Amino acid sequence: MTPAAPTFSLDLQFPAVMGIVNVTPDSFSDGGRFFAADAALEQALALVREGASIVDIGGESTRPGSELVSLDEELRRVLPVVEALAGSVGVPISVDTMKAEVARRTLAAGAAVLNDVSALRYDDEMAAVVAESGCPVCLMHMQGMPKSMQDDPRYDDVVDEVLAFLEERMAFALARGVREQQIMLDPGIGFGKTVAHNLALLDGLGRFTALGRPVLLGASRKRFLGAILGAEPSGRTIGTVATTVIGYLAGAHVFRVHDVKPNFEALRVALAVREGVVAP
Ligand code: 9MG
Repeated sequence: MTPAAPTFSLDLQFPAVMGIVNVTPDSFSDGGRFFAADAALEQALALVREGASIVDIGGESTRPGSELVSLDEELRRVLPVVEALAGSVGVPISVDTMKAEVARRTLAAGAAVLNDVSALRYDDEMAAVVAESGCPVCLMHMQGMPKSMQDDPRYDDVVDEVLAFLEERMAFALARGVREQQIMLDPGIGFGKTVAHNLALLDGLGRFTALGRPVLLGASRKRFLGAILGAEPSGRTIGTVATTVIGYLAGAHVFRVHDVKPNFEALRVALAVREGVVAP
């Protein structure tokens, strides 16, 4: 039986699909097609129709090798999209940012969740923004920074080390006034990890649910799937669905994906088998 879902400050039904809306010109899997705010709005509405119960907007690419962008540029990309979506998309808007000022401004514009791939390490003010706003936050593991994280990732035991990191980050957040119910945790598939590290994390995902917080899995179209399948990002959808089902069976709660429909359908079937939930 699936363990009881941890209390979370966001009223989400688990498992939940988080649809990805990239607003970076170099977005690795959609070629930057959704850079304009109106196109991003269309994309977000389509993801929600397909089953997303949260959308994640990011204005700074975190793909391996990418450069950070300035605060002004990130705001220029993200803020109009959040403004366009708030009130019209019908699901909570998550903002993928490491910058406290982007967090502040997008929360004021109607965003509801922060997705910080640096787990509150990049910007000293981020923890205070999360604590003061009370918003849900995703704390993700990353070894290094996007520019060089894939150069030579090393671990003695990747699962033990990522678990210890997330425990330390959670303690840090709590010490800064963030409430436990705000926190979601993420092993950071593809962030400073070899193919073998990613596979070990997926295989050991059940251990992350023991931390008592919702677990977010982000494996969508990532390079390790390309290594297994010999496929470009657009050919990794079925591989992504496999990770979603594996993640669900291991107790993960939120699945951050590009292709919402197939992942949502796979989760519905898995839910029917595990929980007897059959809904058209
Ligand atoms: C922004 N981003 C890209 N991949 C991600 C992942 O795996 N998890 C989270 N939380 N964010 C991600």
